[in-house]
Amino acid sequence: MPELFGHTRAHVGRRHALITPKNHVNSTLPGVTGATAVVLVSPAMGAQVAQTLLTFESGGAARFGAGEAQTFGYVMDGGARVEIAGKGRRLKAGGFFYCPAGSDWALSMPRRGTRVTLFQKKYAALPGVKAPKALFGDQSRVKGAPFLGDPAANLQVLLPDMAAFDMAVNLFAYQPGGHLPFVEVHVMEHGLVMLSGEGVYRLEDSWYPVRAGDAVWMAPYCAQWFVAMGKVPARYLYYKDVNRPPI
Ligand code: UGY
Ligand code: MN
Repeated sequence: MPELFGHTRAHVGRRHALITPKNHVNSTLPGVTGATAVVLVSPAMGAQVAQTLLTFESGGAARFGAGEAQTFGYVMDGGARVEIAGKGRRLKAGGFFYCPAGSDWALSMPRRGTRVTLFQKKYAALPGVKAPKALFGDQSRVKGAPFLGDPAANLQVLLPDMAAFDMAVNLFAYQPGGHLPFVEVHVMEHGLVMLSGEGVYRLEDSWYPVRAGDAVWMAPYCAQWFVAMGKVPARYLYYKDVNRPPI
């Protein structure tokens, strides 16, 4: 149903943004066929990261050439084969991959309706540290831990915590009523997609109801806080830049 009288939950500001599934407009992207692509976060809004949602028809495909950008991909539902520089793996929902800058990757044989979230960012090399290699994983094999000791907020860190990586991608799961322990204000930027459940996100001086499918961008130093509401746990996948000196 269209939202009444042009109302929307979306907000795009200078320092944060919320985009809901009802706001989606497809982009045509080179190398993407038989799929829709919605660019939810990008340098066009002031971000240093791009967050893109790909939704595949059966027979769809994506082929991204080697470049300066590294790519993290997370299969939200469905399944597909992913190849990075010629090495492949079939990923199902919860599967993920990391393709380093300078390598090409391709997705093929998707199940109809497969949705993949991509985070892409130019790689910042660290002198004396070798760049990371490609990797594949599955969230079901990543151990979670209570966030700052709170069992109502479980954090899974999907990428290795090593100086070679200048980006982190994590999964947060909150029991209903679970929340971030305090209002965070930090130099790291976030791109985020709600995977399930609902809650309220505080972004700077505004509070937004959010639910599965919503995408959020938080610029560096955007004050942020989240509380899960409803009857089922709320889960989100998010990106953050890490491991690099501020200047
Ligand atoms: O890793 C983080 O900064 C995380 N606690 N932020 C967030 O969930 N908004
Ligand atoms: Mn944060």
